[in-house]
Amino acid sequence: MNKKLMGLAFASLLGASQVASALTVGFSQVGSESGWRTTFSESVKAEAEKRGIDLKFSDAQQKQENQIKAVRSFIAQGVDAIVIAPVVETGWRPVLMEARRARIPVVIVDRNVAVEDSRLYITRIAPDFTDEGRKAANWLMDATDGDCDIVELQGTVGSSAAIGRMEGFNEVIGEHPEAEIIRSQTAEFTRAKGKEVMESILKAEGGGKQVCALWSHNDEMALGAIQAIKEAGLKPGEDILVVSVDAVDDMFPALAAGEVNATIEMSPHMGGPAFDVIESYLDGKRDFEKWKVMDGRIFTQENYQAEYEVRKAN
Ligand code: GYE
Repeated sequence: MNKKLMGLAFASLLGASQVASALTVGFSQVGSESGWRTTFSESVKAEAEKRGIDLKFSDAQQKQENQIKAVRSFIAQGVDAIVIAPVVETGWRPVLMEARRARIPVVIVDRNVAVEDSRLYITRIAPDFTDEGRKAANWLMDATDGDCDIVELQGTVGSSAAIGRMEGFNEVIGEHPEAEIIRSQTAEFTRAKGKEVMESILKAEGGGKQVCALWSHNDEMALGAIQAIKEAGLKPGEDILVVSVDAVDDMFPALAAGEVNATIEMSPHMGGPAFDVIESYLDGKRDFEKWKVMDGRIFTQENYQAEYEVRKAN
C-alpha cells in the first residue's frame, strides 16, 4: 500500500474531521533574493501551519529548472494541490499539462505564467505590476513637474514583475516630454546587485549630479543603490529621488531618514488566499476568477509614519 493510501487509512482511523485538514500542498518558490520574498515564504509557511496543511516547500534559487523539477516531484508525490510563484513567465506549459493530467489543481501566486490555455491553473493571486509602475511614475512626475532624467534598476529579466512595472512606468513617462529614462539595467531584484549596478551607472553619468531620480523595480535594489549614491557623495532622497516597490520593513527607516521618497506596497501575504482557493476547489467550487488582484498603497515621506508604527509593533 503506498504512503498516501496508508496516510489516508490512518487519517480515516482518526475520524473524518482530521482527513479534511490532512491536505498536502507543494509550493514552488522563486528563491530568497529579497526581503519581500523571505517575508512571503515565511507568511505561506505560517498560514499552512495554522491550517494544518502539510506544506512541501521548495526554494528554486532563481532557477526555473529547479521549479519544474519541484513541481514534477510534487506530482509524483501525489500532493492535493500545487502553488507556484513562477520566476519567469515562459516555459511553463509542459509541466502544467502534467499536473492537469494528474488532476492536481495549480494556483499561481505573485508573478505570472504566459500560457494560452488558462485551464492549466485555477487562478492567479497577484498585484497588477503594470499599475505599480504607473503609480511610481505618477508620483515621480508630480514630484518633478514631469521634468526628470531617470535611471532604472530592472528586476529579473523575463519576470512578469519586471515586465509589468517597466511597461506601466514607461506608459506614464511617455506622456511627459521632459522626462527620460537615461539608463536602464537589471540588478536581479537583489541588494548587492543594486549597489553594484548603481555604482557603475553613477560613474558612467559623471558622478551622477545630472541624475534626477532612481526608479527601482523593488526595494532591495533601491536599498543597495542608496549606499552607492551616498558613497558617490550625493544625498539619496534629495540629490537623487528614490521611488521603488514592495514597501518592505527596511524602507521605513529610510523614509524616516529622508533617503527614500516613495515605495509602493506589494503584500507578501498571498498564502491565505491561495489556500482558500485550494480548499474551495477541493470542496467542489469551480467558478474562480482567473486573477485575484492584490492592491497596494503608496508610502511617501508625507504618510509613512502610521504604517511605520504598525511595522515596529509587529
Ligand atoms: O517585488 C521582489 C521579488 O515577484 C513581485 O520579486 C515579486 C518581486 C518583488 O524579488 O522583491
